[in-house]
Amino acid sequence: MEHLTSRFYRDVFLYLPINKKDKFMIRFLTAGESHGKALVTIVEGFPSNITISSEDINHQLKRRQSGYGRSARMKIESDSVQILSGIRFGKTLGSPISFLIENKDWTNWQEVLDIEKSAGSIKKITIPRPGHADLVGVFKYNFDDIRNSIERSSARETAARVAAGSVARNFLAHFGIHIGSYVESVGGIYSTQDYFNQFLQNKTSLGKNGWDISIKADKSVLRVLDKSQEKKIINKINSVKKNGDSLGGTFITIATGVPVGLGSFMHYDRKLDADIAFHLTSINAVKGVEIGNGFLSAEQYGSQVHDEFMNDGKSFSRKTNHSGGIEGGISTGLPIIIRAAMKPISTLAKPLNSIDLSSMKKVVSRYERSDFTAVPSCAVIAESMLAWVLAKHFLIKFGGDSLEETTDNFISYTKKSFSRIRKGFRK
Ligand code: EPS
Repeated sequence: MEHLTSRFYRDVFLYLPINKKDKFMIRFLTAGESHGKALVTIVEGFPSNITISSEDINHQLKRRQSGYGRSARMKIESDSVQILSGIRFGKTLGSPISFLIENKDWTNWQEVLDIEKSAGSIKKITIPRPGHADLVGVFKYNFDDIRNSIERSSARETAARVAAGSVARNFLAHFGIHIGSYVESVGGIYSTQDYFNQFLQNKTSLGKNGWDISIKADKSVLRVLDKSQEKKIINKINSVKKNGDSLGGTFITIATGVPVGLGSFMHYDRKLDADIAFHLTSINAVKGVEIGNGFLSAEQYGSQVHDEFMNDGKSFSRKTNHSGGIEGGISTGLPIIIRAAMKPISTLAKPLNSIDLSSMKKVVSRYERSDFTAVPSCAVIAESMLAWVLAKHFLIKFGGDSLEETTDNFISYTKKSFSRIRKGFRK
């Protein structure tokens, strides 16, 4: 009896903690204030032997910084990564990878953000901006200076995420998975060409590789695919600058080459679509995420929405991709298509009404240097977040401590499992 009990404990304690799904979970942490000395990222859990260079990361950082309508801050910063650990001779070691990105603007903020001295004559910020994290931060963290809310809630932090996403991108590229994005609209100005619908119909002329879409989008200062749309948006941003207002917009993020089988319907927190929605809404100012034809599908008949199956003898696919590449929380093998909405920037040069927390009197809100719109940057950050989620689910499925081991597992799955299914149940 005693023997059986101890065997039970051995089984439970030995096998549960090394559950495959937890062992291969990647994670990252970021640290840093918007105007502090630097941003720091720690990335953990990737296998060894993934090729990565500071040039790869800097390219993504530069893409995140660009876009018409950004603040004067972008003229101060030119983000560049310092790799501190986890990479040797251009390849991951399997150990924690750490990155540092300096804030050049810090030299102008050293006194305001001093780490050890007391506030002294530094003026506290007492007027919260509607829509920003200013007021909720004061309530939640018991701050008496809104500066403390502003610093960490700033979207500056997303530079650190893009660095983490670069590792995920390089890892995925090894398996032919490529991620891209474009801006669909800014301030309600859309292209007359419905590129999004072309993706849903599985009939896009924009290329089979997600990254090609980004290459096209990166040629535009707004990351749009249509020149006439770009002109209209620039005019609108210019008028917004004059009027002291701001704009939001929508953007599309796409991943191609994703194999069937990432994610799971076995439990709510293993669903790929749920995880994507979480990661995208975690981006500052993102207020909505649609997978595939999302909200439109609620208005249509089932016969219009669901993607019919096709088998041409070689491959098993779907006629359309309204589902955005995910059914039952699992990737279908078609491109993952995500549309997301970013609200307008909260800081307005012509401010809304607010309350001064030092007097509790009604005042107009305060203005602090900010962007007029940042939708192009947001789309680049979304690419990083999508890369991250896909790398996570890829490793949950295929595991591996080295890239070679992950590759063996992946090949075995695609060759053996797929050919079994392709033959049909009876053969
Ligand atoms: C941001 C306000 C602006 C943006 C910033 C995000 O910064 P500042 O207050 O220094 O002008 O430029 O974004 C970045 C610095 C960046 O690198 O993206 C905010 O309030 O969220």
